[in-house]
Amino acid sequence: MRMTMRWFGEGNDRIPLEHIKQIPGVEGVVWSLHDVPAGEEWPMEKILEVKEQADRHGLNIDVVESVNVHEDIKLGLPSRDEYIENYIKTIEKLAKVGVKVICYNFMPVFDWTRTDLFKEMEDGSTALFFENDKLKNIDPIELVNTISKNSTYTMPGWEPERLAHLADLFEKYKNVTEEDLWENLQYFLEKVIPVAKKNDIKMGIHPDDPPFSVFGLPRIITNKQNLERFLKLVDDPYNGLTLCSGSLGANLKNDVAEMVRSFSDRIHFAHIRNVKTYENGDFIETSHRTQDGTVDVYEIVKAYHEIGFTGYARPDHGRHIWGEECRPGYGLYDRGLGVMYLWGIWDSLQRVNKEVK
Ligand code: DNO
Ligand code: MN
Repeated sequence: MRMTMRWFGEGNDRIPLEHIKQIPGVEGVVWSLHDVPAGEEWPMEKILEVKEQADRHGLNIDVVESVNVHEDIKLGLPSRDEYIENYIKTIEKLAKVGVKVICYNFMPVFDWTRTDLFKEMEDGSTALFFENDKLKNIDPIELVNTISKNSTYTMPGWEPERLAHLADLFEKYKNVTEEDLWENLQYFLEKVIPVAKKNDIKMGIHPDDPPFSVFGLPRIITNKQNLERFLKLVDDPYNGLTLCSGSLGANLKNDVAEMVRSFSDRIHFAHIRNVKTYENGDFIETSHRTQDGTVDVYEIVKAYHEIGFTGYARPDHGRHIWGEECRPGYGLYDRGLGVMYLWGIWDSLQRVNKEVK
């Protein structure tokens, strides 16, 4: 398991690389060019800038999260070919600087969805929260306005230029079914996977978060059966998964440890975090510790250990603790604790199995 930490870039993340470097066992940053709109080709100078910054701190840039997919590709519009061309050129450039894994998602309109970014917990910390009823009764534009009021950051997937066209986008998705989305995903993969393979970059789709439809939009990367279907769309090792335990864990029926065992050779990137999911569909993001949520993080790490996982991993969202002011879900402190919890489990498994002294 190769540990990494997501970093939003100089000037866009309050956490300096010096601090990331101090977390034991973290060897690389998971990065992106957050100011390049989805669908555009990434400029080489900007890619090289990030590489230089990471190099200076002895961190690798092997994993990119995400190269976002333009909505026209998900919608299957004729203009998709041009955006796919740009995607391909970006893959080729990323290969030149040694990138090994690209994480992306195929969620219409939004990336992750929550109803509260700073929900107060009993211990005084705050965390990302999803309230099912609230979501059912709120208009997406109203939700975006309420939650972005409380955040000084742009969240991935909620960029102002996209949100400005929200009503338009919803209109375009009106008649798009889940089957349409499968077809559009297949079209995209058939063009992109051969290029990724040629460039030795593994593609890892991120599951939908939460793993069910929100605001009536279709969502397909949601459970084991659909992940199986996804892997068959282009049955090639380069077409793989970013297995996110927290996203999938928002459905109590998803057994992520079992998915790790089943999809072992197709998991290129592991997102490991816990959530506490309630029967009514609400969920709150908790510490990584197994006892704190409903995701069996211990069993998941054990499954990765059993399959001899040599891919990349990162702690995913954390709580906001110790008064840290940070990007929602992406503070330093709780994610740092998360890394140490994951190593704690991993290292003790190695000891028990006499793999190390
Ligand atoms: C949530 C996060 C996601 C992820 C994107 C990848 O679990 O990991 O927001 O970054 O969906 O495209
Ligand atoms: Mn994730």
